[in-house]
Amino acid sequence: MAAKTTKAKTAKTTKAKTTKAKTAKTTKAKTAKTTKAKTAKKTTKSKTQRTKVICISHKEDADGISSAALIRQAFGGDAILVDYPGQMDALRQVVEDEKLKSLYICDLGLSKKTQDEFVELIASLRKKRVSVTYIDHHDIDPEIVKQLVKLKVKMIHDINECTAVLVYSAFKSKLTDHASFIATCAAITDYMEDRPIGSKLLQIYDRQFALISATVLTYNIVGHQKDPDYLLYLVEELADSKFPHEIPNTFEFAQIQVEKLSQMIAKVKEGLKTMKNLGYMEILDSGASGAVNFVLGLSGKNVGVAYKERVDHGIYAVSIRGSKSLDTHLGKIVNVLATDLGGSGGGHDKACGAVIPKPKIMTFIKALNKKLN
Ligand SMILES: [Mn+2]
Repeated sequence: MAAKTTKAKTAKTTKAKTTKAKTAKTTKAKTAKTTKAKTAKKTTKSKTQRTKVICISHKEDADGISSAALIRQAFGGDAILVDYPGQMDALRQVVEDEKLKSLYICDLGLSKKTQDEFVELIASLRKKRVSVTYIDHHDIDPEIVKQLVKLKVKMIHDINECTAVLVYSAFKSKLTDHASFIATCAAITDYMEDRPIGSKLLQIYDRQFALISATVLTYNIVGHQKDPDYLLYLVEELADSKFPHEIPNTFEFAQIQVEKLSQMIAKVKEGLKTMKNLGYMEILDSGASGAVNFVLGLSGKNVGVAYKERVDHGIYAVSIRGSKSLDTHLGKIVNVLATDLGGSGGGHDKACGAVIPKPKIMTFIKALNKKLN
């Protein structure tokens, strides 16, 4: 709370100063009344206006939320939390923000459908001298990396660790000790606590303590997908070095989620369908990503697909998971298949997602089944 008050005060003081400066300048310009003076004034004005720090991060899991929290702790500013269908809309809006000074983009992978516009939008930000840092661990086209590096985007990309661990490693000096715990929770939920940095972080903490914290955090995130204010509150509390159990009612809420998930097991057993190489199911009353692991596990196949309609976008949000023994990179093949059908997709080798136009969903599943042969 103390930190917040100070921040608010500083913000107010800065605002007041800017207004004062503007008034002073206007008076001066009026007196001078020359075009030259006016031009000079305009230039100074636009320079002093850029003060905002924004972080666009993934809202659907603990990696995205934790990344946003660590960026907030290190650099301040506000988070904009998005899912994949909303990713580009958020970026387009941020590009219009004339007060934006630096932008952080976390845990949001690119696909063949989004990558070119992404580069274009970033280029327009760089033209306006907005600093851009892209931190991610999803599979990415090397050509896109080249283009972003050329634009002098600060690229922190490594497919071997989760995004929050990458944020932690890059900005350790600006973070509290507690930040390593937040990063550990993110690594656990992304199945990456066995990676070089992730495993070292987990060793700092008691394994069971880290597991229950990560799980409770995840259930609160998953259960609040339609409550953006709560997700932003989580980001603030984590940035304030809170443990998940210190945030009011998180364990009670997790218990409700556990109950829902146990009902999900019964529903998946009933509604699951299979093809030769995969199990699949349409999900009606929860997120697809919460059900997909049950679809994978209960189908006995190497790939599980769960999809949920997004009425507002006219698409299906699709979650795909692979078993340990699967030797195909799901993220790469889904990227191609989804793009061919007018959607988008991609991600990791054994966990990825896609956005598929509503009428094409069965075509997508059949094509994926064929590709897995
Ligand atoms: Mn992630």
